[in-house]
Amino acid sequence: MSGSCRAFLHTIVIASVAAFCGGNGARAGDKLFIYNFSDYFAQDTVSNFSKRTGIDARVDFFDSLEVLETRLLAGGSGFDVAFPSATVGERLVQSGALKPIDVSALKNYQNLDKSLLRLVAEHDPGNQYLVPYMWLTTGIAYNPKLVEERVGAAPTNSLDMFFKPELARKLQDCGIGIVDAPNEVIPIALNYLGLDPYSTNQEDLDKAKGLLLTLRPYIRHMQSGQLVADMASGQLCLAMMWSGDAGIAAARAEEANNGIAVNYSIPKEGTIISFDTMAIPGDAPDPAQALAFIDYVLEPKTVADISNHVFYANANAAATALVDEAIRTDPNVYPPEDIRAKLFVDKSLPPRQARERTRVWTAFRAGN
Ligand code: N2P
Repeated sequence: MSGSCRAFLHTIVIASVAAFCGGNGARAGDKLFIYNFSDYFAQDTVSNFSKRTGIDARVDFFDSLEVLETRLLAGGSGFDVAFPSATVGERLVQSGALKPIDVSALKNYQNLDKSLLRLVAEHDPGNQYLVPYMWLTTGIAYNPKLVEERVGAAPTNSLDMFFKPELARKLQDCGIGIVDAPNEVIPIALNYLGLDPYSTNQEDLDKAKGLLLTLRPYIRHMQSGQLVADMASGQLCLAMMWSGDAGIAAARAEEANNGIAVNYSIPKEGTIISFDTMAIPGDAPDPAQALAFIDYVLEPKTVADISNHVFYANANAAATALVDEAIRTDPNVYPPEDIRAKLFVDKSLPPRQARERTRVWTAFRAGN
């Protein structure tokens, strides 16, 4: 089976099914090809775009930014629109892997929150390549009942849940998961240790590695996209995961009426806040259609619908009034000022230091 056929099996095909599978990229026919995290659109986001414009669109999913980065750096991905975080976007810009965005073609661009645009401009000077999409924290999702049964009054707002072996050990049988996201989890571990989350000092990284390796034996899996389903079904009782994904898991459990609750807390020690963006790969086959899709997502109604389904705060100031009140006022989605003060932003590291982090992560994944 060719690569694109395999990718096809993991793909939602909107509007029409590509008639053949061939080549190495995602592309198979004349369509708009989108590359996004799973659970990051409302169910009808893409189909509504197709209905309105007549443009067939297909979404391939990734669950790790490292996979997106590798594919876009390699070139020939066949994607027209991709959703990198601002830091991965920064590296893609520096490598010439993205196309500048013609903002004058985006009639909804002025809807974006100016303060978020300024933050993303730290990664993309002049906001030339990355259009802000959503922002989020990486925190603690837990099943209160399963946790209480094992630990009693657990410190569910603390990273001790993961990093104190006496706690993690008690929770391992009900299952602990963690996002496969080195650029989030390593800074979180450094910060927990009272070190600079962006430290590139070898000794500091060794300490973070030591801490992560202590946690490793208790981790059931690190498949970011699987955490939603597993928390919602009670297959896991604790996960270091993305804020909105915890919200989706809670909503799924409620819909299933399976007696499972999923709570989320932003760690009191502080955690990372990240920004995701929309970008056009340098070799996108259809940049005009890509711009049309980005402009559609920038419509307040489109992106508010997405926030209402995926529980992430969007970057669109004009959309806030359309976001459900329960979500708009949820401190886990839009953290209040006192909590925000403890959050640190995701930062890109120079290549050599980034490689050091990769080494720590590879050891953590392998457990040695
Ligand atoms: C959505 C994933 C959120 C992306 N399921 C975190 N960068």
